[in-house]
Amino acid sequence: MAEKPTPASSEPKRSTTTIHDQKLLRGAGGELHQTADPNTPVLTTAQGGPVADDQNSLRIGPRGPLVIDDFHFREKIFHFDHERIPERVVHARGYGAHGFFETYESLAAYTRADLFQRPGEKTPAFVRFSTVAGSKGSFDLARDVRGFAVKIYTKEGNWDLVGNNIPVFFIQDAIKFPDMVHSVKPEPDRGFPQAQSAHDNFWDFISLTPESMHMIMWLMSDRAIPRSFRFMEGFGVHTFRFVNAKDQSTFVKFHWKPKLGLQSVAWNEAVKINGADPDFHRRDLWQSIQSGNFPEWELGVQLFDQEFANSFDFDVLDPTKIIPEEILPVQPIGRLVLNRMPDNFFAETEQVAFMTQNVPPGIDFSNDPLLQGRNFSYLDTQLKRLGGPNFTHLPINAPKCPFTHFQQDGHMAMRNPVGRANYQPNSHGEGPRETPTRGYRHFPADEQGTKARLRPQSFADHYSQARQFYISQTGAEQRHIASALTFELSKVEIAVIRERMISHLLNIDETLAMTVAEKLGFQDMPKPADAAMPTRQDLEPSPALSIVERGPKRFEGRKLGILITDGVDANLLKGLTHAIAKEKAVCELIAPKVGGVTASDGKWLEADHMIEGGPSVLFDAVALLTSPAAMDDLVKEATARDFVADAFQHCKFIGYDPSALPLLEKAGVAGAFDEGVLALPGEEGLSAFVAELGKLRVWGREPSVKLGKASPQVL
Ligand code: HDE
Repeated sequence: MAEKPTPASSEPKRSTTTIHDQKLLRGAGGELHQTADPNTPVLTTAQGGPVADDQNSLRIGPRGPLVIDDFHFREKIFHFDHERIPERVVHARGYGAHGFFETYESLAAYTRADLFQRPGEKTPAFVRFSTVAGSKGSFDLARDVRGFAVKIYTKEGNWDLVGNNIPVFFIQDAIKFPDMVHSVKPEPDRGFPQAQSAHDNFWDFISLTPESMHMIMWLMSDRAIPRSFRFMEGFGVHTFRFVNAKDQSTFVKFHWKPKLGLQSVAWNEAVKINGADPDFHRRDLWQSIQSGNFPEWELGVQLFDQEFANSFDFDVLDPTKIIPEEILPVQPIGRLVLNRMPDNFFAETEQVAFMTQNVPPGIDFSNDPLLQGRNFSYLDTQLKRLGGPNFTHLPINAPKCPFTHFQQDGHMAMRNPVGRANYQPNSHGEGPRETPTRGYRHFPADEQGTKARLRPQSFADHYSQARQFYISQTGAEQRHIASALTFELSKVEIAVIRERMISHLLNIDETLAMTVAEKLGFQDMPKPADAAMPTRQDLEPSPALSIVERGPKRFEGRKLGILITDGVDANLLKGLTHAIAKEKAVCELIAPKVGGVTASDGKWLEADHMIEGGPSVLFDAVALLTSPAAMDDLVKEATARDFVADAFQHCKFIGYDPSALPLLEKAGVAGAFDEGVLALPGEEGLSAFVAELGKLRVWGREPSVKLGKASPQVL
């Protein structure tokens, strides 16, 4: 009988759908009809009428024309014709999941928000992760910002924390948003490139917008190519306010910290993942939640007052700035667990409407001009996308606390006020009433000034934190930023745009500017860009900004790809899969044929992928559990050689059975062995390999790896 080592994967096998054998009736034209029986419901029209035949339209004679009496045909096609709604103008490609938020301690001293009053209280939540630039059908591993939008259904109304995985933004004023987005989207005359920032229009806009330089450093870093939604941070970006029962305000910045730590992929790997599995991030979230490995983040806050805010040269209202964690630590205040996939993607993930203005009493806005602009945009955009003002009636958007108001009518009204009074005050004693004590009170900020279109001087430093971000990265991460800038600018056709960018980089880090200019083939260096304020050289590195520095140091939640062949050492495989399961990680088996292989003990092992369908870019590390007999054929397989060569290039750990040495050699890896390529047999070999996996990548290997000449990422 077929046997699969059970600890290898706690994930469901390929299909989770139950197959029902049903009685089939054959029609005169040979078509098959499944008919209702006591176990299956009757198919009806949308009006509830039972349907007799769903495969043949009503017609005159067997070969004659169709007739308009066919209300079932007309209703079915009509509905299909209207299935699509406009995709989001940005963040069109997204993936959502349900879960809960759990409060750690009472925050009553800072906020009267009901969800932060009682330790241990759980509040339902829905999260949608997204890319920004690409359309709904684009690939997951674009170099892009990721949206991290959280809807928490509190007892005092929905709180939407609509954040990103990068804590700063491109622009300082919402009025620039349409320009910024137009520039990154496909160029309007040609309709490409899709889901990419590597083109003239984007870099033209950026090079003319110095305030974007800090964001550009993040976008060119590995933060923009995350390995999984589960391994990303999230940020509220803006400064918000907590307001307590005494109407006292504390400024707050929100952070989501993934329990499994941070991790990204290499650019060369991202490009290949997009081909191998364009749904890589979706599948990852789906698989982990379906298999009971629920991703988790801690919500942290940076709390400060006006006096602390005044201690900085920059403005805390400027969304292109961060407050380094080393200066103001992030305090954990609760956790978010995602434990259920939506029943239906469209009904929930597509129709969910996030709005920054959704805040419960106790959470308020600051005067960040980007945030204030967003507070208009999100309500406005839902009307277009969801087609009317009643999108709050959709279950995914409706509050989970009681709600009563006098709003009525409009397209698709499902919950109109009942009774005679649809206004208040009224003398009928009907309907809801105001509650001055419990209701939302805006923070009574004292505002005055002259009405004008202006930008404060406190927003003028565009380079200091860009430099701080860059110097906070490890050597490998800095190399990646230089490679990303080189790749992106190499796609820019207009030379003056490339020059402008180099002149900005000169204000951030001279070595970075020189490296990129050299790789782009500059003959002469341009002058540094004219800066509104000189770059501060005294800002200390912030290790919290580096992914590698904050690495999880464990393999939990990651995936090992095991390449097996006929004759695979059954004990070795069993030992490895057990050890990986103990790390709370997952294995998948890759074999020359997806049907499987016969192991050394004569048992049949079913595979998860054939080699072409399971390239090593889909895994965090690989093991080669081959046998001498299978090697002759395997070394001839280009896909097997790529499996190894890519894993090596992408600095992954490789464990191998000695029989795999010829494959390593043919893949060009032999002779270049380093501490990340480990022989497996024996208890010790196995545990050493598994212990090393926690480092996730051997970035030290990178400078010695020579990628092909055609590769954009020549190191
Ligand atoms: Fe958005 N943004 N945004 N944005 N944004 C939208 O709303 C907008 C900004 C973010 O999964 C839109 O429902 C303006 C910053 C996320 O459904 C739209 C400005 C941050 C999502 C919109 C910004 C974000 C959106 C498009 C400049 C991080 C996806 C569809 C002032 C803090 C939410 C929609 C989801 C979506 C406007 C800038 C995050 C048009 C005008 C900064 C995660 O309303």
